[in-house]
Amino acid sequence: MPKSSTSLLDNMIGVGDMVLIEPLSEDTFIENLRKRFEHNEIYTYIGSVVISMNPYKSLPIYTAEKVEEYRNRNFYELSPHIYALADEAYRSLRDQDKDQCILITGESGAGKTEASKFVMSYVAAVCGKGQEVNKVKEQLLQSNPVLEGESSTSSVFGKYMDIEFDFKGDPLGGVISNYLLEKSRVVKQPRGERNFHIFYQLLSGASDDTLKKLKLDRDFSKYNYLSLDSATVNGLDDAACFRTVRNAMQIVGFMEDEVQSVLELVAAVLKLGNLEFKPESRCNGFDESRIKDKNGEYLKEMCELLGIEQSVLERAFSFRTVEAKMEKVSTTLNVAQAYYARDALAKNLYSRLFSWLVNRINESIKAQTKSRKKVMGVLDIYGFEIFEDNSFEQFIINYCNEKLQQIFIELTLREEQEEYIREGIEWTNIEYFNNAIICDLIENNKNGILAMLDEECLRPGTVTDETFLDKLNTVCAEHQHFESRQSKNSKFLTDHSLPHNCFRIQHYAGKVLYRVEGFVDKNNDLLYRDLSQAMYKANHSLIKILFPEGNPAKVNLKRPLTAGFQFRASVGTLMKNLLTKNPNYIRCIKPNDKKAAHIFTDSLVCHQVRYLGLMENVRVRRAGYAFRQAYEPCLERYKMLCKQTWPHWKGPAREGVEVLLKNLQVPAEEFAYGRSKIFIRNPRTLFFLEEKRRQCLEDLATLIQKIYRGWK
Ligand code: AD9
Ligand code: MG
Repeated sequence: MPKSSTSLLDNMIGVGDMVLIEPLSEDTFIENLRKRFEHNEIYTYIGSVVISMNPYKSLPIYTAEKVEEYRNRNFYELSPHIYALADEAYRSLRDQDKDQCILITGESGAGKTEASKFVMSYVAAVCGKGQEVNKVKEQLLQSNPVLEGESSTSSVFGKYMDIEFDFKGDPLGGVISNYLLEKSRVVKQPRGERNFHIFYQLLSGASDDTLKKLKLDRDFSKYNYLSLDSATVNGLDDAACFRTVRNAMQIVGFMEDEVQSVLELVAAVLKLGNLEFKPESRCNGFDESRIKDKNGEYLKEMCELLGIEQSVLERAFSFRTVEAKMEKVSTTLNVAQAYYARDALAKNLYSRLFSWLVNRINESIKAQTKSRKKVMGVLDIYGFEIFEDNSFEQFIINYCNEKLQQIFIELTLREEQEEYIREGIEWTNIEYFNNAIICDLIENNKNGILAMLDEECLRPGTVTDETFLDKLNTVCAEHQHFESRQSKNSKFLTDHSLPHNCFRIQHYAGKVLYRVEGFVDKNNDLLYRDLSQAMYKANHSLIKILFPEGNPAKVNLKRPLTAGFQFRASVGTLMKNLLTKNPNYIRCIKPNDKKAAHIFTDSLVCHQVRYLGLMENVRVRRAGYAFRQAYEPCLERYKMLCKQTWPHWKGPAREGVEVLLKNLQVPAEEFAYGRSKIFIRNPRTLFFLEEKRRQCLEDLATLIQKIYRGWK
């Protein structure tokens, strides 16, 4: 007999489903999260959405016994858990042949990657058996440490993995895509944060012999690119992590020489960061950049590692070739330009290496069959970001979140609608905020912000962040003047209080002020051709393929696509992919900024609740029928409230529930009878039933006590 959903409505530990909160407000929402967090109940539902609070301590809730407990159980039967969601998704994939996607969002450190691992390990535990299948599972699970090791806690803005299954539900393989690595981190880290983990792991964990071959020093402080203030992270054993990464690479199928090549590139980035430049006066009055003499050693070692002729690289840091009117002209680089070129090369080396790793892993783990596969996609992506200082990266990630919100609404409503049709219940339209106009403001081909940025980047003449901002202001303000307030441009906020180098957008999750500095540069993502040619000439198997545009035979290649363009295209593909699947949502929240267990900072949680759009979530969910439950467990739970149904109801459960509700005189408009479920419009009705049940149990207990005393 299924357990009923007691845990959803336990007053001591808060309600398990946010749709049941009465009255609903931001305060009561957060109070509920806090109460549950204090009782180690880190999971809470909003209907079928799972909110996950990072406990910052290990909880005994991911054991093999827990897996068994949640296996094959209905979603609302047990206390909220990420396993319930994983189980529901997997069974729907296996039994109903519906492709699934698991969408995990939240800010840095909120627990997204952990959540994706719990989902994957749950699915791995319940699906298929046998030697072949186990090998596939192991490879899929180990692909994570390879990429996580390469990255840092705030690594890639988004990672998406399709896990593929055969018709029986046994895993066949997978495909990973990554979205916009935060590559500026390679050369400069946000305050208090580290560079990508792999640098520290390599220096701490590699053998003396390996380090000698790579000409590296264990001491972090020797390397300019490694921020010192947070070089070691509490509780993180870099050396042990390095062994995990090495081991994972082996399991995923990397050859020894491939691993070596990867490490050589990582080492080269560190050395590159140590190159410094000095000006050398020229007779024409210009300063020309030169590598400082004391850095000769780093340059030499780097060139040896990568098989590059030293003079070629030296030259590429002093001159650049530009093409003017079909003619090649060599111009000198000044010191600032040389530093710019150095950092651009480091970022490109690292991010291209990362993309190569993703492709290489895919080659190993992709399914070997051509027949139709069932697919479960897992998306681990940054949530909405609103900092004091928001730049191109925040703009891009917030755009992606707008798109995800759009499909969230579309799919949630579609799902609701389908369930109503399935259950034979009349569909009533739900009013909701449609954020399509904000998406359009950003992505419209003609005068969307990204298109205008591209136009500006490609325009001949002097292009700066300010000229881009002028263009934005003119175009958006003009449209605003002519169009109604409902137009997308009403989401582009202009007012005179704005700082001169900023623009502001009204996102669905709040207003965000963006500073334009760096937009043009980051969108252009330029690497001087002399450098890509130097890389292409390298006598190193991996470097060569990372810089195909350096091939002199392809010198007339068109301009590389801008970062914004590429991102928009990949978000488009991702959205198309997600729309074909049945969505499952996990919203991760971090309780405090100290990475500490037991601390719950209201303001921080409130911030995330807003930016994840959780209140909107509850509203959409409550707009129709807030709660639904299959007839059997419903009757089982409340049958004691009516003489006709207690202790046994002989007929079909649905009729039992009808008798019960009539008897309790609950107004008819509060319910709808579906084919297999009862739909309850207002959470208050559920509370009414619960309260009745509690009274009934109390009376019963008193009665039993009396009888007991009477017998004594
Ligand atoms: V980032 O965007 O990649 O910077 P994530 O992925 O959101 O970030 P992550 O999953 O890496 O965060 O979690 C951060 C840390 O919180 C982990 O290293 C764990 O120490 C801790 N954590 C997260 N979730 C759990 C959990 N369910 N149980 C215990 C957890 N610890
Ligand atoms: Mg992560």
